[in-house]
Amino acid sequence: MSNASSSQIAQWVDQAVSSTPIYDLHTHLYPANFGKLMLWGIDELLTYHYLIAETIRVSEISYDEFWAIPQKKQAEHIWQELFIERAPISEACRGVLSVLHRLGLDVQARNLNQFRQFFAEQKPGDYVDKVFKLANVHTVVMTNDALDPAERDIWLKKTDIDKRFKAVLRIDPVLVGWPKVGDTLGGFGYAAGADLGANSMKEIRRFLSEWIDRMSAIYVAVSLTPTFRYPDDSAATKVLKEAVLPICRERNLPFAMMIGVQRQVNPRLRLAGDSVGKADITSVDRILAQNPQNKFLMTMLSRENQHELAVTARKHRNMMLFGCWWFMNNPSIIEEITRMRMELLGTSFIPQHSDARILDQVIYKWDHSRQIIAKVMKDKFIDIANSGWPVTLDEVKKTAEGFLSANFQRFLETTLA
Ligand code: FIX
Ligand code: ZN
Repeated sequence: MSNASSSQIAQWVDQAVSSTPIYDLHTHLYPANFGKLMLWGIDELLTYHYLIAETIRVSEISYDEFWAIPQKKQAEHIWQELFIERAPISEACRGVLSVLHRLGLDVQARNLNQFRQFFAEQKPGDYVDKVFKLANVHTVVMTNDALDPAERDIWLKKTDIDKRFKAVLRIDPVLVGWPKVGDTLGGFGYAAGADLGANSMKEIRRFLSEWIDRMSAIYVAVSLTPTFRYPDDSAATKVLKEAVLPICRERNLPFAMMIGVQRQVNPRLRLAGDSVGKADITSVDRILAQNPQNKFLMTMLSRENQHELAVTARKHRNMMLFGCWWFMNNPSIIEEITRMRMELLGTSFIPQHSDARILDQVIYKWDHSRQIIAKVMKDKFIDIANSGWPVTLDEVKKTAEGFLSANFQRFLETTLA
């Protein structure tokens, strides 16, 4: 029997990648019954912090003027500046167009009010169904903050959670917010002082355990600056060693580390004011090597960290590399990184997550990334076919399922020997 042709393989890959439902392991989305926390629709899409950054740099408007106007007016200003006055060629602009196009709206009309009319007719609950179907996503993983009063109240009310939304306990301040976070935890009934003595550590572990249970969190997560060092004599190292890693190990939960964000380099841009920096890979090596029983999900923000991070993944089976995070989530970089990762790690990584903040965004974030993942997979399968390997449809399907859903699911379930 002759081997499959390149065009046959290409067709198999396109079919498999486009039809595989996605498990989106990192988003900032909320279900419909979380009220105002669920962001969706054209005005939210246009006031996405990526587009605010792109608008402020080309617009005459002052920061104060921009933040003083209502969101609807902000959206109109962004639409005018980035879509009407200029060609909307940035990835974030293209994303808005891809969403409108996939929803079947008349993008050619360039008519913001026409788009608004469509969204005004949608009901949040039904709209979640429509978007998940269009994006072919089966589950999204939230980013949940137990210290955020609005979200906290919802969890304390034992609100039913849509099964398609999984929770994650995000703990940035508990690692890097000392001493102030001690007061916050105290205010919520956890006597954890900045001394970080034995009693405080016990209280921090109680906070983590209670909220992991309350949310049925599937992993614990943190984002860290490029200056993150492990181990050192900081509160972060102490809380990691004595609270976070032991609790995660006990419960066989992965600890997700998202490293390389410089928070608020320009506070006047608010959420859009964060930036990137190259981080220290040796700290990543050490935390993985010194905690072999802990599972780690890892992603780094700087393009300059990507090769060493992929090599580090080859050295530590307790690390699952994931996603093209934030400033990396651009087609040229996604392709470069995904190709390198397939060459260094084969099928044992998770190429992407959406990081969607607005529900509709899962449509474009995954449409755009599926195309690139498929492109790289085609090249890699055709390469091995050219080396005489009998590529099969099952092999292609299994690889697509691994990249888009099963690798994450398996990593959640696995226990480290
Ligand atoms: O830390 C994070 O989870 C980041 O993804 C966010 O802080 C960031 O604002 C974002 O939306 C990136 O896409
Ligand atoms: Zn995020």
